[in-house]
Amino acid sequence: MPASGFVSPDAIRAQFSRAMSDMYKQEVPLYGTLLELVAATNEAVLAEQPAVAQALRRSGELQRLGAERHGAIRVGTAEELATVARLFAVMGMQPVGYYDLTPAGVPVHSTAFRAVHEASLQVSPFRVFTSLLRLELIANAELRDTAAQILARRQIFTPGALALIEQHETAGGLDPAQADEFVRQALETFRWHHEATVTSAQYRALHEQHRLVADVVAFKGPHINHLTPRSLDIDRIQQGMPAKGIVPKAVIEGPPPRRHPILLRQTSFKALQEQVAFTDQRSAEGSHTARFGEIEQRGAALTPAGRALYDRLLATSREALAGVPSEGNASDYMRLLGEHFSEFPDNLEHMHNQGLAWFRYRPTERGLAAAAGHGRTLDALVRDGHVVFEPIVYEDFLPVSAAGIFQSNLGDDAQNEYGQNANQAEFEAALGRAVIDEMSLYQATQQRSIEQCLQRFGLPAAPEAGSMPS
Ligand code: OOG
Ligand code: NI
Repeated sequence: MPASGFVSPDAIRAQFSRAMSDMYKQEVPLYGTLLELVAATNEAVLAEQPAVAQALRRSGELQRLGAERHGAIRVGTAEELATVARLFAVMGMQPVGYYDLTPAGVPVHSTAFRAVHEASLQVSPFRVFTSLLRLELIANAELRDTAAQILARRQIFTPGALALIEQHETAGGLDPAQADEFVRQALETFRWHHEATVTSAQYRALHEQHRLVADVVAFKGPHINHLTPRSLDIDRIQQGMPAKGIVPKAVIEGPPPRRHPILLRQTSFKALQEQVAFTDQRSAEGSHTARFGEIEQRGAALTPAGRALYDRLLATSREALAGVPSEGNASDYMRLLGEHFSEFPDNLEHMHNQGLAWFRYRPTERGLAAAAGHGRTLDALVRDGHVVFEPIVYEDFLPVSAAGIFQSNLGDDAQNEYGQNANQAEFEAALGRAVIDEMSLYQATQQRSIEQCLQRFGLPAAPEAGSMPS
């Protein structure tokens, strides 16, 4: 605990992430089964591949591996989004990135709340992908008004959570008892309630518009709709799911398998059908499908150049498939991905020298021993093996992958046409602040590692290196 007597936001986030996971395990037992499968697979990979274990230990990711996960929520109004941002700020989570999901026929736009500094990420990388419903994209004016009225009536935060958010904002932090209470109160916002807030007829009308509209509007709050542990071998888990009674989605989203993973690969199990009670029913006679489980495998964060290459290769792979990836063409899709992505270097030296990924630099023992009077530039230190580098892990999301995840649990019939409708300014107005550009965060982390490295050799700090050391 810092001298102020306040609990660090990182510790509150770690505590909240554990509490969310415990709650979700109880709400969706299949998620517990998935966690067991992921833990067993990660252990096997670490035992079989000591180099992987060593790299994770060095970068500090090993200690966070078992606790690492992200979740997702969907809110209905600007006010809900702005307050949820204040709630996440108590836990050191800030909005990073802007994601437009309208090209995929999903009427939302989104950001990811997460820690932004590598030291905080090491304590807890917990992230929440947060989407705001865009009622203005719904053509039916009457339904739009009804939905807006229903949303205006609900309060998704407990009085206790609101009071503690204010306490944090005015006093600058929370003491241990307040932090415990905050986690308890904040959890309530994300809990599942099987009592809907609408009649069965209203639900049907909302659902006909889009299943996502019903999911956001018809319930008391933004229930957590999935949690996602990080796995070290997503292909093995995808294959292992059916034996555990888990039905995976058709394809793994993101890049193909590689020796040196990049960005993010994701797969999920399909949303479960759950019983709900509408306001005109005495018991839970209705049903709703919303909640699911997901797994991810994270790799190197890419620079703008690397990301442009990724986007191009993904787009050409998908064009070559002529259709959306599904059960029927899954093996064709994986083959096409593999073919197209052979253009993306799968070698850390090449990725480094071509400026495709962000890296963390570290002095070697040999380098430090030979340091006296040696080495002028980072380049020279790297060339002589006195400094080595490893990729910085990607902490964010991918819009095309997110769309695939949305679609697999909304049902593939849920294709609507909203066209390209990005509106970051409107999202930020609702949020009450600008989102942080993720590239600036990776660049700052890389730059800090360069400066620490040069300092160890008694060299002056290098000027901003951009995406490539020079
Ligand atoms: C969010 C889907 C996106 C991911 O991991 O890309 C997502 C949602 O379904 O609300 O979680
Ligand atoms: Ni997800």
